[in-house]
Amino acid sequence: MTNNQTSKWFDEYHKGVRYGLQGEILIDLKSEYQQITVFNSRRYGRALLLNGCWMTAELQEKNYHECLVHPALSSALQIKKGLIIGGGDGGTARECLRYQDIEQLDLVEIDEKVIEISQKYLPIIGGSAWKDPRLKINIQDGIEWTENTKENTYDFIIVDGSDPAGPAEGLFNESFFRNCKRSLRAGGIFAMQSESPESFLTIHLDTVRTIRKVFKYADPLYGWVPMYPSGWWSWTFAAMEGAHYLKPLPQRVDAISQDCKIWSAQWQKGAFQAIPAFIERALKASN
Ligand code: SPD
Repeated sequence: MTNNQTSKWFDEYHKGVRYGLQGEILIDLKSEYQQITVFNSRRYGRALLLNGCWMTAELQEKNYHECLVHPALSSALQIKKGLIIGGGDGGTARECLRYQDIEQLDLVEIDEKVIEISQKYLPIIGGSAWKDPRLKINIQDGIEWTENTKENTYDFIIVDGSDPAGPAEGLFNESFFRNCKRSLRAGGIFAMQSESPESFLTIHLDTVRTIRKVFKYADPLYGWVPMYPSGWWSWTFAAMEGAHYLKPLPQRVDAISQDCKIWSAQWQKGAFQAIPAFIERALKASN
């Protein structure tokens, strides 16, 4: 093990623990909404931080984006029109646009600077999505967007926000989930990053409970994003008619999974089943 003292460390601090990478800062600026930092890490390539919290990195992003997108898009009844709230680095859009059935994908990001910085410093993450004519970028508050969306507009809605502080706070509220439900078409799927069952336990439990209350059917899936607090992460999927996010459609699996790093139908099955016993008990107790 070596420790090159010539490069610096950048740490995310959370509840008395720090989660750090070695490298150097490429850019650090304050937008209208938040502090945006791009860090060139030795281990995971270029990384994006918002308000000092790790969001993504070139060599970690598939661990997150594949797990957020594919359980939803492989199982929704149809996937012609979708909505991403947040996702300004482009990784979620890139994974969605791998599905040829998508005709229109609305990306609603509150902070234009996140998109600008991601396109300039992290172009690999958005990849071809930025030039795809199906992607419609809207610089707007995602909460307002869903308040104003008509009923039955989208086949899927994916919430790719940051932790519930600052501009992302309202993305964890019941009223936001109700607007998402109203905006979904029959057979549609809602997907959201739902924080770590270790370092954000209360938020994780509250998020799953609230989504379940609103949609009736909702389940968390567990995986790993090693750069995030605790490395142990979750995503929650919801539907109105039944838990059909548990059953990916074989044709879509065949078209997508061979080029995935993490996601496959087998991985997904295990990841839904890998609910830790203490979380299962806590969720059952609140039913
Ligand atoms: N604590 C990290 C939570 C990050 C969630 N969003 C990441 C954005 C990647 N597109």
